Amino acid sequence: MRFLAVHPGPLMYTKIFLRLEPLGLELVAAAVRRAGHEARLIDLQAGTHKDYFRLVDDWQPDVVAFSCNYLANVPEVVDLAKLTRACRPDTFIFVGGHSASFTAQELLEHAGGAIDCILKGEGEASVSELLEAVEHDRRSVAQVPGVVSLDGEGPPPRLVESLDVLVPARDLLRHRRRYFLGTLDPCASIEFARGCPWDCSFCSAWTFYGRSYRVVSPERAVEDLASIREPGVFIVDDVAFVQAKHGFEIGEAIARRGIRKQYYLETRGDVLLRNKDVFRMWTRLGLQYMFLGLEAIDEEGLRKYRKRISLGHAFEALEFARSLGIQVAINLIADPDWDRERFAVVRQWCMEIPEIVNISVNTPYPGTETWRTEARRIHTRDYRLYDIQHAVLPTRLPLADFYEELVRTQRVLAMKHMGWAALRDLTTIVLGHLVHGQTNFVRSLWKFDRVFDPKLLLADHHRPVAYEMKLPPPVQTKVDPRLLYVLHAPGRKGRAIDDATEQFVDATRMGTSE
Ligand code: B12
Ligand code: SF4
Repeated sequence: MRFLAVHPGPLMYTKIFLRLEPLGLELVAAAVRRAGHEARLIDLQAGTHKDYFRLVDDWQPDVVAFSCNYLANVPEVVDLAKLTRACRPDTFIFVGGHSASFTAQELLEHAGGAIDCILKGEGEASVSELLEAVEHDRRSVAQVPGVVSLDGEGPPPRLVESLDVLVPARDLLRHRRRYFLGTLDPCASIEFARGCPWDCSFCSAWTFYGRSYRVVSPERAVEDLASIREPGVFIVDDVAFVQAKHGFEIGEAIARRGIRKQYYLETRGDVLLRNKDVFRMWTRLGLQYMFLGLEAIDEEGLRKYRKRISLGHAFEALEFARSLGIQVAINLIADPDWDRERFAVVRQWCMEIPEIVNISVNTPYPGTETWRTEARRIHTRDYRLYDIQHAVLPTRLPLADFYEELVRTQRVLAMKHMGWAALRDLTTIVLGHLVHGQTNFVRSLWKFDRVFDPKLLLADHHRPVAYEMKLPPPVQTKVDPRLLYVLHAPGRKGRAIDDATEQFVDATRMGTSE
């Protein structure tokens, strides 16, 4: 069968700072090809809806599969499914990914029959079974693990047995040069581990994977890396190098193969401090950027976000990263409760440190604990506003003032690293990009004001809403994590970490899940 994989369009963040390859969809497409079907992939972050419909017209796919990791993309995916159904009534249309898994039933209802099913969990685990059913007996679709359809729900989704079996179908992606991450232009993505053993209340990474943590073997990781042509590589793991041994083994294999890349990764401050030697080694291998989830700059804020890492430790982690000569980016979560004074304090603090600071807005997401406890407070059910740039909880300041302060703060922070000043500091890098015809980063330097504008943010709240999110049932006392899991939680045996690391995780997590 002809299988077309589709990634929806960009969100605000992607319009400026980065554009990354749809790695999950590439894995799904790899599984589809392995099952003997023809696969194509289109990424609307780097293409248009017109491109998509042209491809549908020309190629006439039997199956169209949308990826919906981001909640803010739900309306776009539903509308694309409806338009596709209108022009190709017999095409089987389904959706998978992170957010689709948490909102499966409501997505089907919004689509009113235009989406045949949602495939929850890891797509590569049962996509070939699903296609088998579509090809030979459509009535058996609802028996495939992970399927949710209007006719019913199949058995629970399965965890893939080994992350070593498939290599992402990177070759399917046209325009690979459009993917970049700051100065890493062009930039590919790679996965060394999947899942997260922590259980932060605002995050759905652990609930999706049933608090499991699996690793790609060093051999397979390096084989995949060696096939990547881009000089920049984004390591997509939620928390890089949780287990020092794994980080060393991959690093040593890279050194043996003589692979030279520039890397970007995300990790936790306490992991960085615990595994200093791994990060030192990776700096020698080409680690250039690190994203540290600091989230708040005061003890109260950190407690609220349930990062059981003390502020002293957070700053120690920053110091250590600086000592490695790595450019660090940190994320702070702006609470809708912030007033002008709080924004001013944050601006001042951020200007005093050399790091890149990103500010996102506290947003409860389906699949998280905070969604269960805070969803009743939300003042909008418009999916498009759930991009961590909009305020969906009531703000203490009038909304217009909140956005004015937010964007003012974001602009001050962005301008530390953008515009003419950045160009002056990065002349050599930029010239290198231009010589190779890479313009993603250079163009991003002046885009900020066009995308981040308080008036536009406010106006987004007044758009007509075609699809509204469903609220969760009210919680009485504590949220039972088992109700949040997409993939069944395999418990301790599902976490590929040694006992000392398991204890370290236990001491630094706040939840009470097994
Ligand atoms: C890498 C990453 C990013 C990258 C983007 C990568 C990309 N090209 O899309 C960057 C850094 C840009 C990013 C940004 C943001 N992210 Co992000 N991100 C991740 C992260 C850490 C890993 C995703 C990944 O590549 N995983 C590896 C691949 C192999 O897995 P995958 O994509 O999930 O695909 C698998 C399944 O989901 C499924 N699947 C996926 N697509 C499909 C399609 C079909 C048809 C099927 C059957 C299955 C399927 O099968 C795949 C293979 O197993 C996840 C957390 C996580 N652990 O999943 C958060 C996560 C997806 N991000 C999240 C958020 C909120 C954001 C931001 C909005 C936040 C921000 N700070 O601004 C932005 C906005 C993104 C945007 N598009 O503008 C949330 C999503 C919450 C939600 N419900 O919407 C997550 C879950 C993190 C969290 N803490 O909760 N992100
Ligand atoms: S450490 Fe917390 S925030 Fe980070 S991925 Fe794990 S659960 Fe999510």
